[in-house]
Amino acid sequence: MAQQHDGGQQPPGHLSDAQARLWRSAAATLQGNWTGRSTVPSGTQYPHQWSWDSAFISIGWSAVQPSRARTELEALLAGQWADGRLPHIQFNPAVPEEAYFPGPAFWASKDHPDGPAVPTSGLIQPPVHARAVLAAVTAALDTGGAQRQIGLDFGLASYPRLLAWHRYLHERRDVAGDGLVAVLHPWESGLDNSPVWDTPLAAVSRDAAPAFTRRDTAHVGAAERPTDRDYAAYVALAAAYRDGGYDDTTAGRLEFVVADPLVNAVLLDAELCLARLAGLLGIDGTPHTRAAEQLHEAMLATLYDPERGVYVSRDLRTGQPLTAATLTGLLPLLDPWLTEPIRDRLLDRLASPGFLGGARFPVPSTALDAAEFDRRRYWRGPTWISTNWLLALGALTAGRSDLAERIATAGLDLVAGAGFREYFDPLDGAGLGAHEFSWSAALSLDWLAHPVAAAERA
Ligand code: 2M8
Repeated sequence: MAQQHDGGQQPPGHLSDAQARLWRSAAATLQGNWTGRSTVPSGTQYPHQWSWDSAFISIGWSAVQPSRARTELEALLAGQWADGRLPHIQFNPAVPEEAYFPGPAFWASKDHPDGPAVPTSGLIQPPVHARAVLAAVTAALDTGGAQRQIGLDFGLASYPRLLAWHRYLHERRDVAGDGLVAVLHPWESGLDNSPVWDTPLAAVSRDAAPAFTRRDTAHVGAAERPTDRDYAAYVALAAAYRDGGYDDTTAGRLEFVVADPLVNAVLLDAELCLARLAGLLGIDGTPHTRAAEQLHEAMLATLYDPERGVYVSRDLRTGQPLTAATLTGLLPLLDPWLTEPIRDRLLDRLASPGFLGGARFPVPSTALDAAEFDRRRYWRGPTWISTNWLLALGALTAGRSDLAERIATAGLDLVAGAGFREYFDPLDGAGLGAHEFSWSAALSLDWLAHPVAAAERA
């Protein structure tokens, strides 16, 4: 790879030889998945641009080559809908329809008045994007020289897009009017196959699903992917939202309407990032801080479970809490305004044998002591680099850099041992799912570039 003018691609000087090797191989993984415009999560399993993947990936590019981080995010933002939504997949028209299901023909975004020029899905994913843009701007400012203005210009161009995206979430996705963002499909949560969704999914009428052929199990073993039954529910739910014109005013009638702590905590963090970005750009960031405070209040009122000492998802159709013990309940650690008793209970659970304390390769996506724990199946137990990265950030926000360090080290040990796999068995560290997976490489680069405390920088 050629040396660039915007920070270059050499491993930072503070790395050991082994870490420098890991850095090079992570950078090569991203390079291998780069299409010239954006980075696919995996060339085989996910050959398009995914929304929260792209945000994480750009954070890796910010550490290696900030100009690429900007290109990645510009490409992502080009897929924004007129209503402000950032779709969860932006399709590469050069990739054949059958390479991924559900592809562009299924989503039919081109037929929607709000759809962008490029074909996309109509669902969303967790809003990590403001954090990613802030990281890209900060990387350019840190590089200095001509990069400073380039970074600020990029920030100024991205800011209104992010504003529209957050406005979509606050206004259109507050389905219950409780100040929280609702997800309308397990794919919107990012943690698609989490046991938290088992109860609402059980009530979904699968008969409504159009006929389809799964593509995901062509590349990854069926035991590491969702069951056919779950997949039929995913397709039925996506088809129902599409057939309703992706209309959020009638979203309350869909069969899956859930407020989830991960999405809302990530949005709270994103509002705080927007406030910081606004500050760098000379814009008043107070409305973003206020939006974050409102999310803090709403999450506390609706999602905190004092009995369990963690946050839980809530099924907005039934009003029932969804209590499977997964790491999403710990992500409100990203909220800087937690009371000390609540913060300490979340930290205790994070450090407990179910999560950090019990797994040799933490942090398992479902607690080891939960009945639903499945060490190999996608989002039902395996450790993921993306959620380790978010949890490390949460631990830092809570003032526990020791825990953040443990989580980041666990992530780096996993990729050093098993490669940049999509997910990992938390008991023996075996790699699972796709190979050469972009966010595992990207977030490792961030950890290597900014050993733990640096996650605070952005
Ligand atoms: C997984 O989700 C996609 C659907 O969006 C799939 O299984 O086909 C999830 O892990 C999701 O969080 C991730 O963004 C996506 C691409 O890595 O894969």
